[in-house]
Amino acid sequence: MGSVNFRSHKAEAQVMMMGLDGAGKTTLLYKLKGHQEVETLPTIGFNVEPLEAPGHKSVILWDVGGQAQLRASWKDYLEGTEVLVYVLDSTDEARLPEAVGELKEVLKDPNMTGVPFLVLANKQEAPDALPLREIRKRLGLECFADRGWDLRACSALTGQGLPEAWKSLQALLKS
Ligand code: G3D
Repeated sequence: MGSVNFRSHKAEAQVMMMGLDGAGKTTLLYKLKGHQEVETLPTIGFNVEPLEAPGHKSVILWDVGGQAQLRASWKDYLEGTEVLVYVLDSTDEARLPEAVGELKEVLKDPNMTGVPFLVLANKQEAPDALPLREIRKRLGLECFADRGWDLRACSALTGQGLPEAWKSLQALLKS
């Protein structure tokens, strides 16, 4: 697949959402849309949804599939990205190193130079979720001091932390 053309959506901010499969991206999208129906394009492996809130910049959120075979095409979606939202499953300690490795690969892409990013530690309501301070330690993202970034705890299931995550996203869009 060639790179994806963003030009038709210029009025809104282009926000790319990535993360391993099962991290909770689709659930998050549903929650942010207030349970409206989300259009899925399974053949090409992504969802695209406009998100609006009064007084805030409108966002086009690209939810790109995280299965191993789809990750190879992540780089095709990066051109024109204004903020990256990276979703982590806080209960999946075993795959945390893989998730962090994939994030760092994406951030190294030439299209991502200086692009701010927001890491969402999802599933925080689960009893076995790693605490945020532990996730922060394991991310080791201090090397990305060249751009704005933030780490927030949330639960796509309960909605906990999502208003704060949205505010952080808006702040990163202005940075
Ligand atoms: P993906 O789009 O990143 O692949 P999904 O992930 O949104 O399909 O979510 C994968 C599984 O995680 C789903 O469970 C979903 O209900 C669950 N999930 C998503 N967000 C949360 C959360 O905040 N807390 C908890 N506890 N679970 C969450 P199933 O059972 O359908 O596979």
